[in-house]
Amino acid sequence: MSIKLLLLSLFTLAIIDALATIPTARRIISIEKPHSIEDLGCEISDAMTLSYHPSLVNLKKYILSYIPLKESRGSFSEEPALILTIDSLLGSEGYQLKVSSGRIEIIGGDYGGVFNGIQTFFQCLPPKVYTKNISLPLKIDSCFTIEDSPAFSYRGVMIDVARTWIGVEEIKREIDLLSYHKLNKLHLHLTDDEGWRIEIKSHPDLTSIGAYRGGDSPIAPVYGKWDQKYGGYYTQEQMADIIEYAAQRNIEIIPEIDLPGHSRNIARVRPEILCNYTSNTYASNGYDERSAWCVAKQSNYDLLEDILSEICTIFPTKNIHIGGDEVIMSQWRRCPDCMALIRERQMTDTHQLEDLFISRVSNILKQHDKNTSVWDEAIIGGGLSKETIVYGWQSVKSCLTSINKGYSTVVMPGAYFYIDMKQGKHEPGHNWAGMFDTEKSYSFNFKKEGFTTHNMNFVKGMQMAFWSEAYISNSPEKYDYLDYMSFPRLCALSELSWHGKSYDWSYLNRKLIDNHYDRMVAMGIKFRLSPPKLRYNGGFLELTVDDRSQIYYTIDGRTEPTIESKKYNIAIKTDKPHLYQFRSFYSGANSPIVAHSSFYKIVTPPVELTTTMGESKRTPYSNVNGYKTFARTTRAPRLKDEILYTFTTPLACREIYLQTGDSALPKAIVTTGDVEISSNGVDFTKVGELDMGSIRLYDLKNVKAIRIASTCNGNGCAFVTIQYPRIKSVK
Ligand code: TNX
Repeated sequence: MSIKLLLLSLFTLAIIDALATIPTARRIISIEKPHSIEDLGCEISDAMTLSYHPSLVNLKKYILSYIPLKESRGSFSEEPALILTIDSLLGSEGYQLKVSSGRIEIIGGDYGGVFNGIQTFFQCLPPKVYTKNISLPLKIDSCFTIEDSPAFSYRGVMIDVARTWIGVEEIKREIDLLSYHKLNKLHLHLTDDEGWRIEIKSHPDLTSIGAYRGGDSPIAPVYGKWDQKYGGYYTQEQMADIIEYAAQRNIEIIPEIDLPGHSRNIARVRPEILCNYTSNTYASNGYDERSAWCVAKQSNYDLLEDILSEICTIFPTKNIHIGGDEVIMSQWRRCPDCMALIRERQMTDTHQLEDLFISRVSNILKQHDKNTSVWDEAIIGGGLSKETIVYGWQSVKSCLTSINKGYSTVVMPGAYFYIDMKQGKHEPGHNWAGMFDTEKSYSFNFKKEGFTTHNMNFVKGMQMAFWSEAYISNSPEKYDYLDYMSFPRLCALSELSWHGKSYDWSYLNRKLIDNHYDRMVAMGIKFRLSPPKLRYNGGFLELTVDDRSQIYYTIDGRTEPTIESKKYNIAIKTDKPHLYQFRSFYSGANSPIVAHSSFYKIVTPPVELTTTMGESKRTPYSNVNGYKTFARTTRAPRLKDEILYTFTTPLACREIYLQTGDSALPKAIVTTGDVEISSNGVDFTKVGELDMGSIRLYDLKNVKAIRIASTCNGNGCAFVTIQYPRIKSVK
């Protein structure tokens, strides 16, 4: 390979979507031979004009908002020029990017193709282009032509705006970020048990009541934010604006109204949608299992006709998602009307009731010329039309089942694609579907997972999902948590869904670090860096990174490192590795905390848990006493209820972490409470207050008992969950 060709292939490494062309260079279809060294490459100067096909006027505006070019006076033959055109032979979303000296052409198979070409063009420029503050002249160092097109027509991200309200400006920012990565679908999970986020003009109470919870709202929150009324919704005008903004960026918005389960919120506003039996659960308390629409009530379909006809008008997409996941079917079994329907239609189980419900809703959508999408458990009953699009989330197997039944399937198994999952053991997020970082997401391999060539015909595309129950506990007003959970995992999705397959992780990782980190910084993303590698050897703590990040650390065993902390330069000699915490930083991005295993080591001194809220038989106090798992009470906390931990031997420790609620979520917590300690088990002194159900206490000595005294009335749930105490020894 000549030096020039070598340089060129290194250069193309900077193009995230051309990545897979290495090592085959398949899509670089021609390389201009430079006549002289001077015209190697292309200068983008003040003199360059922008010409465009009239159908691309929005993309002209788009480019001009990033690069201060002059608009052409109408001729395509001017030079130097940047030219946007269409050639349908390139196919949907396909493009050619031709860079020659004095001329850059972006030719798309359609609007989306030109948009994708523009993104590759941006990737040829300094990262600063994403700040919308770049000045001319700019230089692209080689002349080349790239031709490329996506493997899948569906490359999506789902964002749950129901659990955590995410407003118009934040969503537009997400749209920008997804579009830079050539992702083309944003699936908005608009309703769930915790919120209704889209205005329905014929039923304004769905949002005037259902979009808010906590405070004086009749809807109690399940997750965090108890004291203040919290929430929001998109008006139809705002949604039209979002849809337009997204469409300009080649992103289609797919709305989801989650039915017939996950409907506790609308059931608070319209209790008549529920099944016909008297609730013996906790209707006044926010959380109960009454969350599904009754299948037998005609009035339900009338209400849904009202709602969905507006949804169909607001959203231009053909693809309306109506949920279908996690229906608590015991409700239908308790409902005389649903049971009568089962008998009348000679059904064998409640899944067929779900089929009936979904088919009726599908018919409503069909009348509005729309197609139905559902989550994968909705196909269990076996009666859904084959036109239904299935979103396979439960597992790879459930995706394959859907495909084998002949459904066009969006592949998004939680174990690779649920970005609300933790990325490392001591990081935030859920873990029910697994724990994975960008490398694991990127390792998803259709062939290895058993998808045959025939199966691949039914793969509509791929999607990642951000469920937001845990977000609420992480300052939803800030983007950082969403950024941290999303990037660079979404980069892996971008690569996978564009190319339809993955290459070596070390290859993508290098590309990310060498080229894409700086782009993400310029995009304003506070992404997750890979954790520094830590070794403790011969009394030295030694850290290494390979991504230009800087490491900072603390030595008190409790304070999280920031860029104000001590900077790590050289291996640290210490016999107390358990007190050190490290974290790397790179222009606003940061790694998880890294510490020696001894930092996480906990001790398990004999403890006895009691509460005034009753002991659940299935999850008894002994789970906590044995440091095995969590315990549950039989009811929610009231004022002055107590949780008491009594230690057999008075406790001395460096740190104790007491947590009520789920391990990943502030759900089923003691909402507010005083925390008191006692050296004799009789006299207590207040040492702090719960924050989102939890507290960390430091440097305790001679503690016989710790008491949590509730200062709240209710927690939006039917019980309190109590995790076992995490205690770190004195040393
Ligand atoms: C399962 S995925 C759910 C969501 C939760 C998510 C949390 C799906 C269709 N249902 O309701 O938010 O797990 O990870």
